[in-house]
Amino acid sequence: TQHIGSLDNKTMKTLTKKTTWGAALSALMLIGSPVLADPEALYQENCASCHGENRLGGTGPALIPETLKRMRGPKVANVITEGRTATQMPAFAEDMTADQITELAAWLKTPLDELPAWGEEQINASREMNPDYVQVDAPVWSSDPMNITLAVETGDHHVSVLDGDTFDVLDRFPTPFAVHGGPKFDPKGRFVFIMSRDGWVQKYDIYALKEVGRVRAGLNSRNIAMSADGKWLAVANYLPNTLTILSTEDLTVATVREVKGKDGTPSRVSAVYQAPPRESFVLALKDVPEIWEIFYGKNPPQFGFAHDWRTEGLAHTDIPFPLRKITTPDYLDDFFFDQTYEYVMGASRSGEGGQVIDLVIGQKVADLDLPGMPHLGSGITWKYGDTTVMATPHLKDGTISVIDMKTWETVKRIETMGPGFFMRSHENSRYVWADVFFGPNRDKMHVIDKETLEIIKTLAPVPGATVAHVEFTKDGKYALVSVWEDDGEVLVYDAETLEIVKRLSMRKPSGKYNVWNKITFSEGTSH
Ligand code: DHE
Repeated sequence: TQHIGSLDNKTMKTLTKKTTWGAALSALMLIGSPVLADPEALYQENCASCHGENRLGGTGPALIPETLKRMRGPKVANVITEGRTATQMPAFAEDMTADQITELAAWLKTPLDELPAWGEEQINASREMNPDYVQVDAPVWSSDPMNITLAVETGDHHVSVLDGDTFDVLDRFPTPFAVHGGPKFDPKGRFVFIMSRDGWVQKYDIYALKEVGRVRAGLNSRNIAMSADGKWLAVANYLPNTLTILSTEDLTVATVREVKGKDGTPSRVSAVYQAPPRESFVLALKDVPEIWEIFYGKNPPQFGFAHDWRTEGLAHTDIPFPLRKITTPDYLDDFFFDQTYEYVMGASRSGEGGQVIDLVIGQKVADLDLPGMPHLGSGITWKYGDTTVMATPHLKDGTISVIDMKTWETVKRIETMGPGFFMRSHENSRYVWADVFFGPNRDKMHVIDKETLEIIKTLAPVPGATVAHVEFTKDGKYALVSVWEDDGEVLVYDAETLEIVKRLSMRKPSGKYNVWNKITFSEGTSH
């Protein structure tokens, strides 16, 4: 069984179980055998608290045929039985019989009577602007605005706003439920947008220390991306199969794009990122092997747009958000850009290798030797001799792959004490930090030398407690590490001596995000 954070399988399930009529019913069903399974009751008892009472998703994804498309044959039953690597999905083999699991899996593949519509009208209607919000001309605090760091506290769904010099907490505000992925700052670093898995997007003014408003851009969402000009926020959705583009100004809908492959197959969006030099959003489709590029700039390239967006009678510059679709040899569940944003390195979660797609010519140009389910989304790059390397942890084994971004060859496989999730560095630091998120060594954090590619130290600040995710201060002098526990901490390390200089109490802190590192696209941070 895989462990997430400090929660083992049993604790996770004890915490997530709900005392509903379904609980009583399925408890009765587990006494004695054979018993008839009531999949709906099993669902309410075991799954609803994460996946939603209506199967439309919560902290976990929606469980309906539309989102289970790539799970053919007994795959759904296997995941229920064994859990899923690198997610919060525990194993239920001890809680349900094999027959019950089979019936539950089959029931999850039955369509809902009705899928709620979630288009422009519903999204705009969900918008809640904060009546107490008043614009301010300057920050209401005196810290360095470029060194503000946000810490997401998933324990009680809050974000702490930290002064990156003193580490004082300037504000601690509530977020929507289950924030996932990196919050995105506007190019000046004043506003931040935060997304939760249930599709809510929150806008917060760091200068005023006030929420501006929030809107539900999807029912079950993946991540968000900010346009380089700061005008648009793209929201990648699993449910419905759409990409929502919001105006960052007032959170109204600019467009909702239905996501369908070239052959008309609807698809979830794996993730969306911005490609600043190309003035585009780049997204990968989860259920169709395609990459999409949506241009928001004034002068989009004049080639390769998908026919369905070639609006009659309009010059290409008049088409709002023109779209280009690129067919790829394999699915891209996870992907990463080089610093020029010309190349996309991608991998499917089921495949054994990766691919490099050149966005300029819209073709695969290289294969990547990447076994063990690489987590490309948390890859980082740094200068290495006369080249640049990219390093990515593997979710299935204790390995970090280091890849030369000129030749796309693997330079080294660094052996770690277990599968990791996140990596971080900074231009001013000679080290890379890599956690060991899964397994018995989840209380360890490796520090790797960027030149020798050797682990030079393994930290274990709180034995038994998960430590994960690192963010640097603006100057790279300090590294902030999460003790990923409900009564957790953010530990401030001197990034050179590797000694703890400060401890900040936090409720299950996950990601930390420094304004400067994010808005300058520091090579040591994920984008
Ligand atoms: Fe994440 C980032 C996908 C599970 C915490 N995660 C991302 C991104 C993607 C992604 C595509 C980049 C988005 C961005 O920042 O714009 N995550 C996935 C998965 O497919 C996966 C494996 C399964 C799933 O449940 O969706 C997954 N992720 C998790 C977790 O279980 C984590 C540990 C806990 C949680 O809060 O859900 C988790 N993911 C994070 C964090 C980031 C993230 C903290 C941002 C890292 C950063 O530094 O930018």
